[in-house]
Amino acid sequence: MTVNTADAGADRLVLFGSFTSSSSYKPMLYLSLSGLPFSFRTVNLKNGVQREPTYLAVNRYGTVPALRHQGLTIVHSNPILDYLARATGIFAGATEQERWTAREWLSWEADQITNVAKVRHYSRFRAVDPAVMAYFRPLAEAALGFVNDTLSDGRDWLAGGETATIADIGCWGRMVFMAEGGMDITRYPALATWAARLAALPGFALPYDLIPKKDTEFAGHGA
Ligand SMILES: N[C@@H](CCC(=O)N[C@@H](CS)C(=O)NCC(=O)O)C(=O)O
Repeated sequence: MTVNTADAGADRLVLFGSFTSSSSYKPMLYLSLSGLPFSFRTVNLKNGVQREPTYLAVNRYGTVPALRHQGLTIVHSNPILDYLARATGIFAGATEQERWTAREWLSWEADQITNVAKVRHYSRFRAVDPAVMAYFRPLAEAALGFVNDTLSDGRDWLAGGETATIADIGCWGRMVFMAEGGMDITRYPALATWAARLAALPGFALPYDLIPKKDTEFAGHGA
């Protein structure tokens, strides 16, 4: 089945994503925590829908997620988080420094936490030569260790402020499947405490409870 790219109205947030995708979970989690109404459009990666011309017209890279809103199309999870924070002010950061620090974390996330996603992908979806795993696993563990060390200074949130930002949502969102890659969160106690703090926020849900397998309209809860 192909992807539904029908116009949902300029003001409606439309998110294209996929059930097992950590990149999709990041904006889904943002929207769920924010309580914003949106339309979810499923892109079935298993069936190769991401490479069909209909979807490539939305996202030339053939990946999920993608967001459409007010005539704009924004692709890649971190620009989407940045856009949502700018457009709504929610989870944007309370000060100019926090806002920049949050974006700095997202840039680092794309460099380093992506290794956690790779190890999970190679464990769950595509077997690779053990040498490949031997290369990526220490990088993934180092990324988790870096987050753990940062959070060990007593801060509640990655950008250092009083409230969660897109840095927390973005970093957690891509590391969420770490157990599927054989990485144990209990090895990173400060990270585990931070994850529990995030999980206590209203609207939080884990990916398999949050991302639908079919197109879905989310009413939002008006947070
Ligand atoms: N840097 C991108 C990564 C996007 C990405 O690679 N998404 C994966 C799913 S998590 C995908 O769409 N893969 C397409 C494929 O496997 O063909 C982002 O953060 O959005």
